[in-house]
Amino acid sequence: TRFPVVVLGAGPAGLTVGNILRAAGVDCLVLETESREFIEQRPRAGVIEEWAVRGLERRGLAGRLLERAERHSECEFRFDGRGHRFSYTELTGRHHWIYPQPLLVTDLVREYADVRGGEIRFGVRDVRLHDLDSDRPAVSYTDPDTGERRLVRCDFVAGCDGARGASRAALPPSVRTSRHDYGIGWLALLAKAPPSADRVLFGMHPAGFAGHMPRSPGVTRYYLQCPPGDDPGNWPDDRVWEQLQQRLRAADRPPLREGRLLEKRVLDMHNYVVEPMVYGRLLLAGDAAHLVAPIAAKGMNLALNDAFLLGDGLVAQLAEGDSAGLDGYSAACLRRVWDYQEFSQWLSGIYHGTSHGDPHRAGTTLARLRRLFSSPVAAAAFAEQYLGTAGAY
Ligand code: RFL
Repeated sequence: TRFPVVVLGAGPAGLTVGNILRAAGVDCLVLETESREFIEQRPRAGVIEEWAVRGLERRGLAGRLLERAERHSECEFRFDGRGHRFSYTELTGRHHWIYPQPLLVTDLVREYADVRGGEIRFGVRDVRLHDLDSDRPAVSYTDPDTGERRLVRCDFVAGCDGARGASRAALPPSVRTSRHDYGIGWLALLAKAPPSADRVLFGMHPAGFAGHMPRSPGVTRYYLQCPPGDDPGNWPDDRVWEQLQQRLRAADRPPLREGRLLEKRVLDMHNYVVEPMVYGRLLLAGDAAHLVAPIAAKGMNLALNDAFLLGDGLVAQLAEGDSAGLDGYSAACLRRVWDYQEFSQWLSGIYHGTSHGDPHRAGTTLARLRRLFSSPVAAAAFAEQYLGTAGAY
């Protein structure tokens, strides 16, 4: 068989690319190792930046999101035993959109497969990439129903298969991956509990960072800083809630609303960037090309930015023979990627700077924080990076 494009991975990046191709009448095949039920329920990100919402909307992909997503206009820093609200919408006129990743993936799969008639295979095994440096690359996989190997020839492979996919593994050593380790762990938690505030909360505490992120009326995401490589077994529910209450305590706010913990995972915080994001006929997008620790909630946004540029570039190439978009693809993506990498490191300094037992570092961290509430220029700069700018890259 042959398709102009094979897309690896049905996450936000791969499904967005697939939808853009189908809307332009370009045939493609999406291959996904998990089942449809699994990807429609996998909990992860929840924040979408306004420019990304507009990008989805322009491509006919935001119908249900616009009906159901919550719009946030402020976040809150908790330090010095008090809550400090930061109203970014007042400063910029723009919002953060809260829409859990499984809902976005569900919408994108439905639109791609059920509305636009796109081809997709779930549960494929042993995906391999071939002849990437020729103009007739191919992808092979094991069919889950028959157990047979299948080979699909194509013009381009869109590598959207995430941090542990086959695309990254297929890159030769000449493609550079640079990495940053924060030396910090986060215990990522999902609680069956209503949010304790209608905004994101960041707790900067000597015992470590804690975060509160509303996801839906009954589910809240929390994070607790912990040693990297820590065992979730060290965190029974009562220890989790005791630490959350302590690190997010503010004299002028009510305590957190507790509930059963649905997910407890330790994340070793790190970032990486593959540069360039293209090798021969393989074009990487999303987490396959770059990872950013969930510190600044940027990962899904970068995946969408890549997918818009890649989808549009592939359509221009395959439908009109215009190669400019694909030629400039990697450089165009990497400008936003590096900007968000830098912001995540800067924000990590604020989140984790009070908890190292180093009073000098704690002092400078609190000075940075207070500056956000005393200097309009510092506040505007923070708001711009926190929300991500639309077209400044
Ligand atoms: P995904 O979503 O990982 O999708 C990749 C898909 O590829 C499949 N796959 C393969 N398919 C074919 N062949 C193979 N060999 C394959 N190997 C794997 C996988 O099953 C999967 O379906 O990558 P994509 O599309 O690049 O999207 C990236 C985002 O998922 C990611 O950046 C975000 O989830 C990061 N992230 C957050 N981003 C935000 O913008 N805001 C947030 O608030 C936010 N919170 C988070 C996060 C990530 C987290 N985890 C995973 C550490 C919170 C957490 C806990």
